[in-house]
Amino acid sequence: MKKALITGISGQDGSFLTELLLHKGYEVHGIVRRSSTEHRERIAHLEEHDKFILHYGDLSDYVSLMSIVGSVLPDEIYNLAAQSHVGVSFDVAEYTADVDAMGVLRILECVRNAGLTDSCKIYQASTSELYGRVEEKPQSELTPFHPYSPYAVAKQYGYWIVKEYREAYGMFCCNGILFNHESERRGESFVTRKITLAVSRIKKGIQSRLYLGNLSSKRDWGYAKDYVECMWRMLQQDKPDDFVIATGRQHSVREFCERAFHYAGIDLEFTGKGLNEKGIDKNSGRVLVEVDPGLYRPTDVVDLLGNPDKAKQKLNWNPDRTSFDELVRIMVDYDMQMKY
Ligand code: NAP
Ligand code: F7E
Repeated sequence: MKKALITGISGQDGSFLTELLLHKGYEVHGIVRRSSTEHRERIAHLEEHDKFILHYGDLSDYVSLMSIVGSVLPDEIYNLAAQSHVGVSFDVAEYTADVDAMGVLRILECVRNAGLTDSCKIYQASTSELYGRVEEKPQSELTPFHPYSPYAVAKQYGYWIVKEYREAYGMFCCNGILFNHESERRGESFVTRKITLAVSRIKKGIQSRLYLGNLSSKRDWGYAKDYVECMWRMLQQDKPDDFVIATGRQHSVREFCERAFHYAGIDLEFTGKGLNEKGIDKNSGRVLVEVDPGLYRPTDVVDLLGNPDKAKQKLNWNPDRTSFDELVRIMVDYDMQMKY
């Protein structure tokens, strides 16, 4: 029986990956942080499983990580833990660097110090944010990076230290350069979930308006449940390598909004420009979406579109598994059933 260790197990991706690995017969160990209120909704349904074991630790604390890696002796580590919010990284830049950059180094060193250099495979959650102020379109494994936020700069260190340890010590470690992937479990402050939750609350009459930042920003959005399978497939290859995972399709925040409201039976029309742009319900004439300049980022990444060809060929990745429309529908359906 293989043993996997997942950092960030309580997050969106960690929860889907845990389900996948348990289904495949793995013993799954996860690292969770202590907090004053428990917030493990995404993995609560797994806690009775006899092959699901949680450990307290923190990516900023080498001692806790070393103790966990040294006792679990995992065959595979999925390093998903991160301060993952790009906007927040401008406010907590030092902490973001500690966890998203140094945290990766700590994991790699734990593996070496536990004597697992030749046996333990490592997945590092790299990101399309590395392309930042994009230098070509679409973005592939060969596109130069131009990170454009404290989050992306920290993740850039993580990306390169993984490559360095692969070459220097022959470790099996891979970067998954994942483009945005969303789901009904997405954190509520990311733009897609913020929109689908607002659609549900507006429909139920408990919210009157949705405030957003840059409506023109474009993303290549996929479904998280599909993407975690690629993480696993990367570690089943004969040789370690880095892969872009994306759908190869791009939509703006404005389009996501239109689609989500439409699916809930509201036809939105956007009028005006810049700060004066508004999303208006065509039927009632009510303003439902407005721009809040406070939500603009000091530097914003606005044009992400991935080229998933390498993953299609080598990982048998199907970028059409869940369409953009289906993704929006899954998220709106879920949020419409929420009890507030
Ligand atoms: P998420 O929902 O925000 O989950 C992040 C996880 O990391 C949570 O379990 C969180 O624990 C944990 N964590 C944060 N700081 C930690 C620390 N100091 N020590 C230990 N654990 C810590 O993120 P996600 O969307 O699942 O993304 C997973 C990974 O992929 C992240 O590294 C993210 O940067 C990267 N990524 C995400 C996307 C995407 O579109 N989702 C795309 C590319 C890359 P708490 O529950 O205690 O907060
Ligand atoms: O923003 C714009 C915002 O916060 C997307 C993380 O998982 O994916 C995620 O990072 C875009 C940006 O995701 C609001 O300015 C407009 O241009 O949903 P987001 P992100 O920044 O792309 C990458 C791949 C990761 O690696 C990260 O971990 O939408 N936007 N209005 C807004 N964004 C937010 N959050 N809230 C708004 O009101």
